[in-house]
Amino acid sequence: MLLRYTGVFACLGFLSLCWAYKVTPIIGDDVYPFVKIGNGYYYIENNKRANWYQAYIACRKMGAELVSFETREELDAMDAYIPIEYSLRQYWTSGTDLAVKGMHVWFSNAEPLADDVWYPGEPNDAGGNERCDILIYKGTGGTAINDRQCDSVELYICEVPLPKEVSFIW
Ligand SMILES: [Ca+2]
Ligand SMILES: [Ca+2]
Repeated sequence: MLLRYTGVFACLGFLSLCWAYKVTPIIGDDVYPFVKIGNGYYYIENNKRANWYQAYIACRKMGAELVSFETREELDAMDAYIPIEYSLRQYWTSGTDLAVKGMHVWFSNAEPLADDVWYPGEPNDAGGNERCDILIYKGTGGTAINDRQCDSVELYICEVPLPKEVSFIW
């Protein structure tokens, strides 16, 4: 009797191990490690700093891209989400003009940056060497985009349209 159940439990145990692999934990609307903000899923890196290239690689390792704010609404949603005490923090986005100088596009989808996402007076290509775009605080008016040197070491935000799966073993 006991022996028979032992066999059944061993079998179930093996199956549950198979099922546990690559389970996507869902917490509310969030899909770990991403948080749902508006229609998108984002990973906001508030500890590790990296240059633009390193930040992009870090996002790709998560199956994501550096964030692209295709609309002012998406930017406003992020601004509303980031706590006020983080308001002086700055985060890399996928925006860059590395392909064609002066033509800033979201690297994740090649769409040009909309005029209304820029901080007033930006992009200014200060020193002739600002090719990567960063989210900065604009005071009470919310956040906006500034071009900055790509090797500057900053925080970053990754974005994925909808997380497919996250490797996770219980
Ligand atoms: Ca986006
Ligand atoms: Ca600038």
